[in-house]
Amino acid sequence: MNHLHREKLFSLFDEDQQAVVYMRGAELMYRHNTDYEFPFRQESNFWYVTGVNEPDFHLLLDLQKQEYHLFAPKRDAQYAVWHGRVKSKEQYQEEYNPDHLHYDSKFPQVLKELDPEIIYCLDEEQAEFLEEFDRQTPIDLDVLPEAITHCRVFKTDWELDQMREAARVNNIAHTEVLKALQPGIYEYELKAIFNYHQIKNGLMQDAYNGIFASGSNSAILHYVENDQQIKDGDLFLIDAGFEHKGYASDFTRTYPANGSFTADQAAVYEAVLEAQKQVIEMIEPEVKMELLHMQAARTMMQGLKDADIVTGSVDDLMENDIFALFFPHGLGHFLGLDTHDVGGYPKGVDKIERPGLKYLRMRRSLQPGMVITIEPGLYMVPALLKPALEDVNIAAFLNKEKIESLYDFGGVRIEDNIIVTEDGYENLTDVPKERDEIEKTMARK
Ligand SMILES: [Mn+2]
Repeated sequence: MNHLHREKLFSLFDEDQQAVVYMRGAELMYRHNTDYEFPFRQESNFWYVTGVNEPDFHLLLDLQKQEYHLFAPKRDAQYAVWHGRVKSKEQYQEEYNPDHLHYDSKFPQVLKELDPEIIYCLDEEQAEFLEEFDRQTPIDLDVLPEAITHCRVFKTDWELDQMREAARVNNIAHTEVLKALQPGIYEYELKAIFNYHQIKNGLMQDAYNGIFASGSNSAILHYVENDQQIKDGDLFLIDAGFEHKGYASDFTRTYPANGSFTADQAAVYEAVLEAQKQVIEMIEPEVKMELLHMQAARTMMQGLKDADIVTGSVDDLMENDIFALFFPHGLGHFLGLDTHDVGGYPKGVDKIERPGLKYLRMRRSLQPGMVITIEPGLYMVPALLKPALEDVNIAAFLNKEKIESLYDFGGVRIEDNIIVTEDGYENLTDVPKERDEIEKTMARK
């Protein structure tokens, strides 16, 4: 299927120019100065263009002839001893189907024969490698990253199918964790159950470090220790996903550990859920992500007001950035070969320097074929709230007593994965999120 990606990339370049693209795949990585190998994960752009999932490959794309030269490493007998079968040139050819397959010792010669006027490269490091062989030809580092990013933002039908499969398995794994959740269990036991169901379904690689957070840990945005015992009355937040053929899944759910929400938990949860469902309904082509972000923030402020955690009009709460105290991250991001996928800020679009908006990872209007996450959240972070309560201007909007009683509350985040379609959206996430549905699923054991 990667030939479709190459065709898409070729179509963005001028055929009249005698130019080439150079790209280099990932190498094996080791733990510090040992021979402990990290699991191999191909660099996402190289994977996108080639589908080669092994280390030490390079490529040249002849943009004039639209031909694909793949350079394979020549492995020796020692490699076979440690890593298994050494593939022949014919096997590489059959598996990856380039127009021309070479061993990498031929690289300088092929580059010379192509004799480009300009070489498009992804980054400084790859350019430096190239300069070992060719010091004359100008190297451009702007055009290729932009072109590949453009390709990756708009998913093909095949890519969407891979993402549907990643999500299908993630739905199973998340639901199994929900069924297993109970007071007394350790966060890592739930991680084990989650990983078991992913791997059992053939997904081997997590898309990011999973978060399995109970109690106040659930307010830590990148909590990874996952080593605490879950207590009766805690909230439990799971943010985890694996990748299928390199394509990520990224869901978050928040549950009451003992199977029923307290009044405060229910109030905060409903504020987040209402915001999430509302902005998902708004998804269609041309809608801007920052608009959805602000709408979600407004709805959550209304919810916190109803819960007597903040006071004042929603307009004032928004204008004074009070929402950023409780919602300190972006509403969502692109999803694809990387969990925080490329393309959120195309050239000329800058971050908005405003508390509560500057962490938004994408700012552009939605278009069919994009895949995004929608993940509003509300958190009680004493490190933010204590100084806020000391500031008279901010404290005027805060119910001090209530907030101080919630320092161990943690946080609530609800995250679904969404494909933007011609007439709206397709939601890939199917894990209980309505309160009664959660309570029912947990009661069934
Ligand atoms: Mn996410």
